[in-house]
Amino acid sequence: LNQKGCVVWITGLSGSGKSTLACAVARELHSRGHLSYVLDGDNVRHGLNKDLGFKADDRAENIRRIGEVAKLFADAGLICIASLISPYRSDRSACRDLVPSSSFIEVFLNVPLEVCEARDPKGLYKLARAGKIKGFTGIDDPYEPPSDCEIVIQCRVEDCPSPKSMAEQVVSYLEANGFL
Ligand code: GGZ
Repeated sequence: LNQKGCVVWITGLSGSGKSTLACAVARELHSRGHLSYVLDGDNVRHGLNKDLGFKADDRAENIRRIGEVAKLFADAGLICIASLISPYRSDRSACRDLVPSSSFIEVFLNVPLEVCEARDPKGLYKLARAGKIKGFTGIDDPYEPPSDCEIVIQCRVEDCPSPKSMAEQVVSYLEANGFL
């Protein structure tokens, strides 16, 4: 294995397509013979982080643990793809500080709230609007967009790039920066 490990950190709203993008990146890397591992917030919350909810300090702890695990994978030489809302800049920046600079690649999946809400794959926005879920990101809980991240993937109401082309954007970055 001749691979420099790194952390690809995908941040964005619920329903922005983080898990889909993470999966598409992993698939593309696999097809090129590179080892990667996806840490998805929603999945990790079923196991390692099942003691955590969605208050700010629980989110901070969720993000911290995923950051620490991502660091271990990167140390082992893998490309670790973390996909979680990670709404606070300070939490993301603490994860960045765990790994050598340049091996933390923050990807902002910038999808307008109205698009995420129209998709509403799990019906959570509907519940949040009805007040049945409190503290839902983008509705009555904050999301702080990155001000200085490595990759921005831009979706507009009229057109969102396909998961494959989004994944290509990420993989090209990894290639151009010596991770592949
Ligand atoms: C945001 C929530 C909430 C609240 C449940 N706010 O789209 P999903 O369903 O599948 O992914 C979301 C997931 C968010 O978990 P993360 O670990 O990514 O969040 S964080 O980084 O902020 O810790 C959503 C669901 O959990 N979900 N309640 N109140 N998303």
